[in-house]
Amino acid sequence: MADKPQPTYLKDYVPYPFEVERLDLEFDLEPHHTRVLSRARYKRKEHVDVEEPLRLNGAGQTLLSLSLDGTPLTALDYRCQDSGLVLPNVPNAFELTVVTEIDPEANKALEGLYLSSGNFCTQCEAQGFRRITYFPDRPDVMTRYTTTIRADKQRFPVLLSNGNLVEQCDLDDGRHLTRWEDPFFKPSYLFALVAGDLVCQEDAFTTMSGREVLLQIYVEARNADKCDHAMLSLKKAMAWDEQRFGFEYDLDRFMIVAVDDFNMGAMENKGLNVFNSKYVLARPETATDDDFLNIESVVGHEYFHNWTGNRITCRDWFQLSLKEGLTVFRDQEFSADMNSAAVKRIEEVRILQSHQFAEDSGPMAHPVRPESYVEINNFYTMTVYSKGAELIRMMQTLLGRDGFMAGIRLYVQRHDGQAVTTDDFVAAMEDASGVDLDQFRRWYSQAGTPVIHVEQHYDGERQQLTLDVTQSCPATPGQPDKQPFHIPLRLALLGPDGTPQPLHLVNESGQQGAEELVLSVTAARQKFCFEQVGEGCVVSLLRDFSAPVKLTMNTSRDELAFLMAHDNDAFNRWNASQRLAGGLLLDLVDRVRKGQKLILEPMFVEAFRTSLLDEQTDPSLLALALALPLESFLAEQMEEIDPQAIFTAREFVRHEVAVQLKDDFLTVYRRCADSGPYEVTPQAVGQRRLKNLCLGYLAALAPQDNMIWQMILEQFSTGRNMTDVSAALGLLADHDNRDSRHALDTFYATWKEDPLVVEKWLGIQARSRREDCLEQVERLMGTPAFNLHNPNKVRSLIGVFCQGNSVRFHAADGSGYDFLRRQVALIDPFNPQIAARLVAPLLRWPRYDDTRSALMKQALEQLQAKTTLSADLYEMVSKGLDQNKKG
Ligand code: B3K
Ligand code: ZN
Repeated sequence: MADKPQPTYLKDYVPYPFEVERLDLEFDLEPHHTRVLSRARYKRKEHVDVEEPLRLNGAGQTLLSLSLDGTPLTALDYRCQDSGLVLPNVPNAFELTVVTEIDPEANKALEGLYLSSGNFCTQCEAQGFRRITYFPDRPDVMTRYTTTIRADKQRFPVLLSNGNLVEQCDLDDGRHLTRWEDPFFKPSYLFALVAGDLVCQEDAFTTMSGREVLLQIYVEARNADKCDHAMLSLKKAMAWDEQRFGFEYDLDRFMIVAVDDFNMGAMENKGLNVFNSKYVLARPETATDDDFLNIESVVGHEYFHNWTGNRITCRDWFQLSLKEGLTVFRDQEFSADMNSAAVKRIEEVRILQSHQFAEDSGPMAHPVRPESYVEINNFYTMTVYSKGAELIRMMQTLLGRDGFMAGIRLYVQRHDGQAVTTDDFVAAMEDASGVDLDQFRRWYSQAGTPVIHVEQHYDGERQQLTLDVTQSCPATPGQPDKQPFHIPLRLALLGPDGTPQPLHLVNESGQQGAEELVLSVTAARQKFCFEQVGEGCVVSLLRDFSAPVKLTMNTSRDELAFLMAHDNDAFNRWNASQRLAGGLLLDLVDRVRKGQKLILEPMFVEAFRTSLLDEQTDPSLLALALALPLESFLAEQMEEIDPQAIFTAREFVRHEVAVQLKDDFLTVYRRCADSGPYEVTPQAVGQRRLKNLCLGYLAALAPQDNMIWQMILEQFSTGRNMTDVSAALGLLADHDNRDSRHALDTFYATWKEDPLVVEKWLGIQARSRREDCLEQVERLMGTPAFNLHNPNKVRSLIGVFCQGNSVRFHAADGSGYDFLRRQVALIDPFNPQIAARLVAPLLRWPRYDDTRSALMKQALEQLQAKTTLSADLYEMVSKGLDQNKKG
């Protein structure tokens, strides 16, 4: 490539030299020629040199005119560069009017102003506003916006923007106008505009101080009957945020708009959230339980941003986790309170362990507060979001709920209306609680997953148990050596019957005799000694996953089985089941690789049976415990990943368990059948999860076992909700026979007009175990069901195949890699964000055997050799190639 995209560094941050007192925007909307007028009042900040020019960001638009305090400027008065405008001689205070023209119809990057299903919408985070007009497009420039929108009334009857509607009227020539005023200061990334032919579901919410807020969800007319759940979720979120955090909504209306073409999940624009329709639309016949739960959580997440993100925003994009980590933590707590806290916690950790840990050990590893980026959109990562949320959770653990809430109150009191840093957040936590978080801050600056190793020594005579704890953290790009972290380690000691024992920590004054303790692990090596510990106690460590670390400890299989059955910490019960199954599976993987015979240990089958037949425990928890560890989780633990061996070992266990426990699975399957109306209660969802888990195991016996095959077909054709129907279809689609083909065809014929359901249908086929899966995926790409310009379709078919079907994607002949390379090359020219996300699996090349890694690397090299590569893809590919293979 000619000009390599250059990184931006945190250390180079300088405040913007001007204040923007207000910004008035006017839009004349036309799909191909939209005219944007922006009028901004700039004021040089005190102590800023009078020579300092005004720099505005801007890209992808035609500049029509520029005037300063009403006087038109000529080309001699400014420089227009690729990345924006520079005005060298500006007064200390002035009004700048910029008129530009943009082409939303041609915008396939889905950043800035674009069209989705013929409707206008915007996506400005992180740097999309500069594609709309010339402006200081950075989060620390906050101002008040008014937005005037003019468009054809028939084609675009609904015209929306942030804030409150202050004017609405008809114009000549069939056009109409709305004007919106947002009374709150905001950065440009929170700007939004929507214009289109949409219907609206309305409701109202009365806030804790008695203000009535109008709630509106805008969708295309065909989706009018799919908004109830999102609306209910919104009202729950508003009430919860008042109760739990004391945060009240601040505008007269709150709007959500659902669009089909969207690069990510949703966007928290002030007062006007724009959503991927996947996280709004749901009816039991079209959406699964997980869809319903995701809608609740994403609607909550975006709403919660109003305080954590919008009122208090980020100083620069390195601080992204300030709003994202905190808001993910808030949405996790919301979902935990609305549903089952234990189930939610396990699901979070499962994702973190398999995906964030992988990120931390790959070439894109970065601290929660990164130090540099080439393209900020590549840093909306699991690390910034999920690990960032873990950091907030650890602070709550260290400070206690009350201390943490005092910290939140102080943070808001100090910083409302400001753009701040993660350090400001930690300082508020410290100042409000008196707890020193100096060492804790390393979690923000050091990348990588810390490893805690614990050795236990029991002295029966003295009744003393010593835990010898060491911590370390592997090197990550740019960070060869790490300092010790401050790690909260929650623990309990369980007596032989499972009851937690009172804890007596030597040399500790407070908390003696408690049943659970949080130890502060701060040194590279540290010993903790407990007294009055009876014979046969088992230690339960890292309860509720109190820190995002890998814990290694020599726990015997018997101890794991004990914890699995008795630990009163639900997370640790699940974790024990995963460690037990994970250990067995990794042994089997090893045997597969050595060509040895595979045998399943009877104790595993027995432990499995005991859980399966447990009628007391929450069925969702059982389903989680009985699910085999994810392929990605097993892969993460292997020195050299062997996708085929992982697949073979998992399939062996699945089949063997099905053979040995067939009758038990049938019993539980039938017990969980539910004939009542569809509900998304924890109990009903849990029953369906357990039922479909049983069917999933039983399917290992089909189609040879015709009785089971018929059961699956029966569930497919008589299932009364998408959860059951799609679970059955997924099992049928693993085979290539007349029944399966018929089922897939019927499903498509029924739902072909519903894009979200079609995406499920594509995803099911992309995940299929069929050996010719890639051929099917390529065939589907040529049908009307697919569209390369629609990110949901790309994720459902290409994304699922490459990231969710490891054994087929990693076919030894490299066909999967070649396929991905071709798709990435096709998508990058028009949608770099999606291309950069898609390419991620290839970056893992050093972890595979020589043949695979050479082929993966070659695919990256071929991409690198292209002359035009977006900054997004360039960053991923070059970081991917900047690695060496061990050994
Ligand atoms: N803040 C947005 C994500 C924006 C992504 C930009 N590439 C959604 C969210 O986290 O709430
Ligand atoms: Zn967010």
